[in-house]
Amino acid sequence: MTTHPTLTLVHGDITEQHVDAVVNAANSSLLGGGGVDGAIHRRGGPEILDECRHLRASRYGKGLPTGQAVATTAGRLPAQWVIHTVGPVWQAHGSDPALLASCYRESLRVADELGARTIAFPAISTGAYGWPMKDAARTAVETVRAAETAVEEVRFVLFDERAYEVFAEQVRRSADRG
Ligand code: AR6
Repeated sequence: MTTHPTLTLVHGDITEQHVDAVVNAANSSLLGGGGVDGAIHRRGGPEILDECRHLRASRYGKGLPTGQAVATTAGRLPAQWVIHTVGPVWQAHGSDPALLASCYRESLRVADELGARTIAFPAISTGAYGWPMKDAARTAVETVRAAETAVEEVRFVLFDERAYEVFAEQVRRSADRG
């Protein structure tokens, strides 16, 4: 059955979340990087990178396109899967939130394919990719609230206090709008 998921907010580290699927703010290479991506590979161990390499060789020779998502094992993380998605870069795409919205929608679509019921998202594109937190939070919250999915809980995991406050404000506003 599909419905709208419950949104929850956590101030913390996404690699510590006990959920079915953790979303990684990756890059097109799928071969790792800094930020959330670095933390997930470090804590999850080499199995994740092995599957990423295999995906590059078998399905994404040119890299995973921006706005799309693909799953691997979660290795040693307390989750079953990592869903890798590639956020847009603010300087290149900042006038159009469609690709950022697509990251959330596509990750939920992959989660549905896997049968995941709980999923944790970081604030995609708000670090190295430069998206302003408020704008990113609005797109994240609106897209997830509108999604038709069998996922029951969507947890936004915000690394710092300010990001948490910005997301909390967006959740309040979105609830006020009904
Ligand atoms: N848990 C939760 N959130 C985190 C964590 C963590 N452990 N670590 C950082 N954040 P970023 P992007 C927050 O740069 O902007 C990588 O090198 C961080 O404070 O990880 O989508 C990839 O390989 C920020 O708010 O992702 C790509 O090349 C948010 O997560 C590129 O960076 C996203 O920051 C992707 O850039």
